[in-house]
Amino acid sequence: MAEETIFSKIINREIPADIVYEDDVALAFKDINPQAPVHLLIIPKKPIATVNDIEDEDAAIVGHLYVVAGKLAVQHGFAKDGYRCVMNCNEHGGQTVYHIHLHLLAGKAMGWPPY
Ligand code: DGP
Repeated sequence: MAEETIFSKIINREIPADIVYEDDVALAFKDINPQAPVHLLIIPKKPIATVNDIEDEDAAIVGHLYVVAGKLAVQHGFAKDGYRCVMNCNEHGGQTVYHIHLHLLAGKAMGWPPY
């Protein structure tokens, strides 16, 4: 298990967040520092530190994050226009919070490459 992070505190309602979705496995909330008109973070309730720490037994959990992303895209009306899902890993990936999270970015055309 990963160490507790700020995201554990959001899951446990110890600090506030603008939560847009919750089920038994996952939580989604607005990023505090949005990089697009819509910027949501979808996290597992299980505290997995990085992509490197995802085990075979976590496959359904991680897959579920993408299922939630697709549902949120429909609910928020940007499924057809499109959006980006990103999970950063460690320093070169730009990860700052060590509890895996799927960034869901939408509301404008994204650039590529992402640097
Ligand atoms: P990353 O750099 O990929 O680890 O993304 C971490 C994201 O988490 C970053 O976009 C900012 C966001 N973030 C950090 N602290 C908080 C917080 O306390 N609340 C919310 N809503 N988002 C946070």
